[in-house]
Amino acid sequence: MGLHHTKDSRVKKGNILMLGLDYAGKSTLLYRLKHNDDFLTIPTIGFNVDMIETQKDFTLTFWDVGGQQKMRQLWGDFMEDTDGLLYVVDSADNQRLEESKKELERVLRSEFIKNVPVVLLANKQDLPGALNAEEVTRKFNMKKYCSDRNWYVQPCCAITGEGLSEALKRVTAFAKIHRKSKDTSTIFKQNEKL
Ligand SMILES: Nc1nc2c(ncn2[C@@H]2O[C@H](COP(=O)(O)OP(=O)(O)OP(=O)(O)O)[C@@H](O)[C@H]2O)c(=O)[nH]1
Ligand SMILES: [Mg+2]
Repeated sequence: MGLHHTKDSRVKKGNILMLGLDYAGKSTLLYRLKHNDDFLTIPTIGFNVDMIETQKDFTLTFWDVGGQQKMRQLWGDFMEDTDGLLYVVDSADNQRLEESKKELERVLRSEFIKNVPVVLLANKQDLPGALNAEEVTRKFNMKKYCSDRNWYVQPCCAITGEGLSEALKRVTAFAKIHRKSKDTSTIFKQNEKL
């Protein structure tokens, strides 16, 4: 009975943490994902949360946390129980790519984020000078820093919605795998206690 309950819940839901510098486009993305529409955002003070049924019987809760400097110290408070990290980058903001990379490295070092899969969204592909997915992959040294987990770099544009259905599919697949492995270890732990 207990095991069945665990089995059921594991395929039904997961948590996705959206991080990235301020102005990267996280809130615009979340609104577009949820409502398939434009939205005039203001900088997020605190966080937004929304649930999206990404597959039949599978719902992801998206936690969109503000990226301004003073908000970044709160990121750690949202990391527990994360099944996927959606890290959003303004691919055209050359001046802050290094800062964004440093913040990602910091996040990946967190114990809570250990083994959590990463989808890096190379956003704002519509802007001139935007780095493409390959360039962002190289710039962020993804092969090295994410060698211990599933990862993917998806180019997108939150304004038009281009690339977002692919991103959603990818993050759903990753989150399901992560959730499953977590629940399996929970079952082991439960059994060990018996
Ligand atoms: N050209 C272009 N602009 C975008 C795109 N995505 C977002 N923006 C714009 O970028 C600005 C910042 O977007 P937000 O979604 O508020 O950024 P955020 O990451 O939530 O920022 P914080 O809440 O401060 O962390 C807004 O003016 C958006 O309209 C995109 O793909 N292309
Ligand atoms: Mg925001």
